[in-house]
Amino acid sequence: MRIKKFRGKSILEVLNKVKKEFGEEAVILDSEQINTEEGQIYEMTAAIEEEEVIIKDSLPEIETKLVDNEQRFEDYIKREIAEIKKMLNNILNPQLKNINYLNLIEKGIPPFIAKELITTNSDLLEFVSEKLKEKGNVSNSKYQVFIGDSGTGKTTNIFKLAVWYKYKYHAKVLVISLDNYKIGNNFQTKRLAELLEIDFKILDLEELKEIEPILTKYNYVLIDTPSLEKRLMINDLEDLILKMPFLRFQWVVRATEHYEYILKLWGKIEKFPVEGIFLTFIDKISNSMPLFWILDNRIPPITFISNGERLPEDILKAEEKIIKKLLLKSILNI
Ligand SMILES: Nc1nc2c(ncn2[C@@H]2O[C@H](COP(=O)(O)OP(=O)(O)OP(=O)(O)O)[C@@H](O)[C@H]2O)c(=O)[nH]1
Ligand SMILES: [Mg+2]
Repeated sequence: MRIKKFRGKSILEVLNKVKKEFGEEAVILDSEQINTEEGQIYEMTAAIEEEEVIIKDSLPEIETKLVDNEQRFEDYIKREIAEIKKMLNNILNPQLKNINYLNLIEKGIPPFIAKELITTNSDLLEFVSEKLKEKGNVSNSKYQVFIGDSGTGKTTNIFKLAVWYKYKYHAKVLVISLDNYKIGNNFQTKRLAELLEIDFKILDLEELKEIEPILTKYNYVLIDTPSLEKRLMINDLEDLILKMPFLRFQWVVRATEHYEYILKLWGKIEKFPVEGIFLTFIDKISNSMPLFWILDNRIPPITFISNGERLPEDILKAEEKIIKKLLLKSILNI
């Protein structure tokens, strides 16, 4: 048992002091009025069982624990809320991404590129640079066979390239046409070769294999072919590459073509050593966004670009900055 005296100006004040320290179980042993210098005061002698006091003594400890627990609980709730926020964001984000994805598609970017662009989370310029770096550059091989649909610009651009090699690198260039279907047209091509002072031969597939020894004296041998899948069949190409495995292909593609068609055609020729794409008719595109298919990993890199009909000047080497300018011209208004 613990006994203590409590004093106060009124009985109520003293009782409150007793209650506060000893609680409801306190027993009042004595109560009296005392005259002091400050005036009359009340004094009570109260008692409490010792264990009660122990409980009372440990109260501040319990209170601290409670406060600690409250703090921990608050922290826990905060963490939970942050987690829920994060989860909500994750749920909402695909929707935001979908909105961006739809925007990109609306602008004309092919869906498979738009998807990649969204998942990489990079901006357009960054994405284009990265993709072009991944693709890298190709050094142009000595033997290049130009293949592609009819009217894509194979003949015209072979001559542009021949002039490019001849005047830029002082190279010895031979142009061979395997297109002996167009009699009148071949006369014109021959005339063109004379005007441009480019060595030129018209051969068929068998003759091409026979003249192999004379090809050694040239730095570049550019081989023109008739339209793919009309006059030049896939099995003709298989035959050709089997007999002359050192040949490399340049695939001539019109920039105005739809990516679905391009990918379909690519599926047929991907087994061949296609070194690059010669992209033509870029002067005919107003929106460059659909052209983003050229960044697809499956497709070989662009080697040259034809930006008009003028021969030999409308040709550009597909350097990174030129491709970037071409792809982003709709956005940057250049
Ligand atoms: N506007 C424009 N016209 C081009 C371009 N490249 C080629 N041409 C024109 O397209 C037409 C067809 O070009 P060709 O070089 O004969 O095409 P090809 O692929 O050899 O055609 P085929 O031999 O019939 O399969 C010609 O009138 C060229 O001047 C280009 O980049 N822009
Ligand atoms: Mg042609």
